Amino acid sequence: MAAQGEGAPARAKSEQFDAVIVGAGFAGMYMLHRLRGLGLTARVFEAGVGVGGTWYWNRYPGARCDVESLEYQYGFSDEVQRGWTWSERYAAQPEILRYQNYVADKLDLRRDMRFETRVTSATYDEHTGLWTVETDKGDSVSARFCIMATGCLSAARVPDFEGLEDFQGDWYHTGGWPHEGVDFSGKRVAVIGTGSSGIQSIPVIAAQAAHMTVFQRTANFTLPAGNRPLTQGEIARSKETLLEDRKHARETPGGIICFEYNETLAGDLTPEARERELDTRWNQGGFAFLGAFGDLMATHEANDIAADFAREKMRASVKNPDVVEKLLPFDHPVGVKRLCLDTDYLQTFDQPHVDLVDVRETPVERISKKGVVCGGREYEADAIVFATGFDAMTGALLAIDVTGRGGAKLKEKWAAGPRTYLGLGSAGFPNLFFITGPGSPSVLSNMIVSIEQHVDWITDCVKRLTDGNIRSIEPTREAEDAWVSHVNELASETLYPQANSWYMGANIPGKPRVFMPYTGGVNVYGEKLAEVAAADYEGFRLGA
Ligand code: FAD
Ligand code: N01
Repeated sequence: MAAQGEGAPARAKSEQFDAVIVGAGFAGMYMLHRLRGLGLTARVFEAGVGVGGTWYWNRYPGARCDVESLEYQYGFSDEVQRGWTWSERYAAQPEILRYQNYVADKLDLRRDMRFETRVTSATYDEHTGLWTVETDKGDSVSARFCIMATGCLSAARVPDFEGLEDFQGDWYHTGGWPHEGVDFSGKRVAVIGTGSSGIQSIPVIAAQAAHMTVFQRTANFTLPAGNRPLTQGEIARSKETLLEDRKHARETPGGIICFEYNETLAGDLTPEARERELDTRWNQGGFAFLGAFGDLMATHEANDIAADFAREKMRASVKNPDVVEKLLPFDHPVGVKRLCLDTDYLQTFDQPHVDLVDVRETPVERISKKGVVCGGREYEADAIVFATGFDAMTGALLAIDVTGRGGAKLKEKWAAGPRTYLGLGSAGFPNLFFITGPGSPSVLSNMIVSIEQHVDWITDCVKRLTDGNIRSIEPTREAEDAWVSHVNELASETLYPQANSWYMGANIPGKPRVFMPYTGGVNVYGEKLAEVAAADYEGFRLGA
């Protein structure tokens, strides 16, 4: 395997390409491959030292996927998939990163990538029809197309706790974990945050630490992942059917085929049938649980049945009577914050060296020299782990100073919430594409399926423009307004907006509360994408 960035030619400060791609995660890697297939030139800029995106940055103990490995992989090439064999049902971060590096080697992607380079601005010039992209390394390159593969969960966020700079121990964010790993042996560790990252890392860190204090603001629904080695039979079957499976995945709401959604409404099932359905799906592990009834994500009546079931299962997993009730979520419907999959998370709180501090009523006040202060008490720690999440969906994108027609700033345009047509583009910003942007199924789906769906669509669109000698494409205001309304309306028919989730931007003080992903499903969304393209990009304005 080539070392990251090895063999890269000397940096030219001012170059022109057909396209600039920002980010070298799953999205940026595949986008580069497809543009090369059109015979176009492209430059990828990536802030990290290597490819991988999420899996490059999130190296915390216990990190693994929650969509099964056999589905959480590229599905565009038989040759690529046949050369790789997954070991576990839910691959751990090092294995996923090795896979991404395998793909980068196989497709020889790195020669068009510049690592350790953060894009700072992207500016559209109406006269030349080119984007100028600038980086923190002093590059200024121009390109006809600017493609943001910046990731929905790539802007890690440490809350603005007063006193952090004076903390005498070490601190870490799960989304920017040291490459060399961290040895917590003999240490007192404080963990703030109990979302997916906290729930995955807490059991593993607790196994090493001398003492652990977990600060929980919201108890989350979590179910056993049921991780295990894959069997030879599963691996062999997947190698034969992956490409076909991927086609089917695009025909499902979540881009996942390992379970089916039950369309029957909860009220149309007997209590025994409901219990059976929930039990089977709980034991299956993964997101199958949320597909138990047709109305599980739409009505409180149906959701409450699943939530009660989940709480009972969770309650039965903890013996410690002092913490069990605190670990149960009562303040939001199940599934409206991302469901967590765990390996022995709840059981961790039965260990005598692990304490749970509920910070819902008494928030973390500050970080002191010696630890975490809340409720007027100081909890001493040698290390603090912030599992506090991300400025999701818009954070990485808006950290770039994006300027469109007439000097319009994307950040200003999106001040009250993101405005896109199909999650792919925004009016006033010609030839600018977002991969899995707000307004698309994105984080509500198997992301690799959604990434491929977007990259394929963008590739066809770029081909249409270059073949047809068309200078630019951008959404019309009308199409964008209608799409934003449609996305909001669909979300309002679900229970999703009823939680303080990162889907809503609620985890970032001051961020507008707007439900950002499209809830209509990958399948319905895919049909819309195809219709738009077939009608010569209806809703977009094609510039001569
Ligand atoms: P990313 O992988 O986030 O890559 C974006 C890249 O852009 C980053 O490397 C970043 O450094 C770079 N970048 C951003 N801004 C700039 C800039 N200005 N200049 C230069 N570079 C920049 N999804 C699933 O479907 N299933 C899962 O099991 C799953 N597990 C996850 C586990 C964790 C711990 C996390 C955090 C997320 C998980 N996700 C999962 C979501 C995951 O983010 C996507 O599946 C997928 O990896 C996203 O790929 P991407 O290429 O779109 O973005
Ligand atoms: O982040 P989160 P994450 N004081 O935002 C708490 C994907 N992912 O990194 O819920 C105290 O979910 C916050 O509390 P609250 C997946 O899509 C997947 O865990 O806001 N606490 C919450 O408990 C996931 O959803 C996997 O009340 C504070 C936690 O920090 C997404 O990434 C693994 C606080 C943040 O949880 C993000 O997950 C990891 C404060 N000031 C990630 N601020 C898989 O399993 C925040 N919190 C595949």
